[in-house]
Amino acid sequence: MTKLIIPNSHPRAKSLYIREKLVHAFDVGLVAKEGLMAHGRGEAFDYLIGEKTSKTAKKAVKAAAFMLISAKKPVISVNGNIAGLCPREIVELAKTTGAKIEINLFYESQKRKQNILKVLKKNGAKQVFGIEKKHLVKLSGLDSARRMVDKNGIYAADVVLVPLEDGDRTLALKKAGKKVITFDLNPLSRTAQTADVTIVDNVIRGIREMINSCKIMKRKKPSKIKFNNKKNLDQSIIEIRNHLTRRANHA
Ligand code: PTJ
Repeated sequence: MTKLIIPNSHPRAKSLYIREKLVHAFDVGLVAKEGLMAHGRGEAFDYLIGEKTSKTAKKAVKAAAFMLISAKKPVISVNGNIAGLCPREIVELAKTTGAKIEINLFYESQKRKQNILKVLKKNGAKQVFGIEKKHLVKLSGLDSARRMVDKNGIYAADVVLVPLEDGDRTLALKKAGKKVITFDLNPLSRTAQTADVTIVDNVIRGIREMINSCKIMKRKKPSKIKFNNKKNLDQSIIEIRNHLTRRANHA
């Protein structure tokens, strides 16, 4: 259906297919209405970064992969947008790193949680946290629905991957002593600025890069990786500026 509407020859076909993927995920009850808008914001930043994985994003991916495979209790937090965009990759990343998967929604909905659970299982997830009400405990310093986390999942984790996040939880997780990794196309967002490792890239591209990086590091793990998130974020803002300058010079 979508293929017929969006011809392959369309100059922005790739971006439009991703948009359709999200719209479909909304139609089948995975994504919140607000998730569609969040995606639009992401698209705008993707345009500004040139819709490719930058050098700084690759550097952050390596730091994140190292952190994930070195973690004792890593957890990948899944929201509606992630479940809609890359459920297969989430499960593959979890299997590669030994991370647990936990569903954690901002716009809380039991129905959506069940739909996300189904899609994760369909893609090979064996166990998914964040579902059983009796296992949910409160993460302090947070008022949104995201405060309820699984005592055996995020609550006990040492490293949490929170793709496409809102800023408050990143801060609360950090205050709880956890290391936080995020994918965020907006290098200026509070999440991007607060996390330990921020990958400024479209999660659809970056997550493949991350799976590959984890696989390589599992075979031969470096003794350490030098990474400074603040410097890397500053560099990604410079990359956007450089990209815009090149575009302006060609205009
Ligand atoms: O499913 P729920 O209820 O948990 O809700 C999920 C959303 C995403 C709606 C919720 O977490 C939210 O409102 O997020 P924000 O505060 O809008 O932040 C989302 C961030 O992700 C923004 O900074 C966007 O630029 C960024 N973003 C959007 N799409 C992508 C992205 N970053 C990476 N890859 C994308 N595809």
